[in-house]
Amino acid sequence: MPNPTIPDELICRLRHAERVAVLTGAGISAESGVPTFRDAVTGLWAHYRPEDLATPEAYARDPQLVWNWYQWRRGLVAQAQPNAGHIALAQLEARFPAWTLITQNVDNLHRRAGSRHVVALHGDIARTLCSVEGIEVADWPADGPVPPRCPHCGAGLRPGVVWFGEDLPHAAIDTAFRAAETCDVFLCVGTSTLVYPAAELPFVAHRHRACVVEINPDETPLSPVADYRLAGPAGVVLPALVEALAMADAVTGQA
Ligand code: BV8
Repeated sequence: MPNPTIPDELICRLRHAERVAVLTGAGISAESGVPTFRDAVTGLWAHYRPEDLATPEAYARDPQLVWNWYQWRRGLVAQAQPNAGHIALAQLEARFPAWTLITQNVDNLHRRAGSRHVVALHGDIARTLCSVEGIEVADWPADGPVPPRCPHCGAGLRPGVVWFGEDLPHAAIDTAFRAAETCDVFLCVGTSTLVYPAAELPFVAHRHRACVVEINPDETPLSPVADYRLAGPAGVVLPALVEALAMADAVTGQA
């Protein structure tokens, strides 16, 4: 695929930006083999809506089903490697005095790509918690009950993610909204912008006169208000952005 052209005026905006905020969704991990949320219900899970599995009600109704769905997704995430999109964002972090990378993803691939300042809004699929006390549990007998039991209170264990109907970690959502309200440029990468409150963030940035850039092969509810739409896969567009910035630096002799 030829390198997508990055508009010169966008490169200019980025080269003069001090504060950049980024929101990522499942699309940035698609090229790492992690199914997007819409695609996370294939095969065994084909006849479920993701929203029907990722809720406290679903867990109460059928904890084994929900636990096994997460074990399956954990297996995919464990095999995945950060892709060129994750790596490009880690490279861009060093360039801006203020950089906030906000993710809806629970796969930890941004940190594995070397990003340091990551705000994970929806938790981490690799963590395991007691479904009652919320304490973190590191291991459990492999041949025990499914889901495994909390060694402290005997309740079922659950993945360390935020389910629909559950509140997001307050510190994380506060940091995210503050970054959206104060950024010069907001990059919205690989998200359908359908799940709230995360989906609100690019619109907050837009209302605060930031330059909003959408990177997604498909249109989303954000597309009509985005200042720039780079319609391509994140693993191609983001490295092209890094390269275009480096070229501009070289041309102006500013390394
Ligand atoms: C809450 C963790 C307080 C678990 C997740 C306001 C209006 C309407 C509804 C609500 C509202 N406020 C609250 C709600 C309810 C609900 C909600 O938003 N419902 C939706 C469905 C309408 N929100 C909540 O419940 C939140 N909690 O608000 O608490 C409260 C409580 C009760 C009532 C009121 C308030 C909690 C939300 C978090 C849920 N947990 N994940 C797990 O992973 O199992 S959400 C999960 O789904 C993901 O984390 C992500 O956020 C979302 C999926 O979206 P995307 O990541 O964007 O992925 P998707 O597959 O949709 O799209 C992929 C995109 O990538 C596509 O556009 C595609 O074109 C693109 N793409 C594909 N390939 C590529 C690509 N792009 C670039 N490159 C590629 N290669």
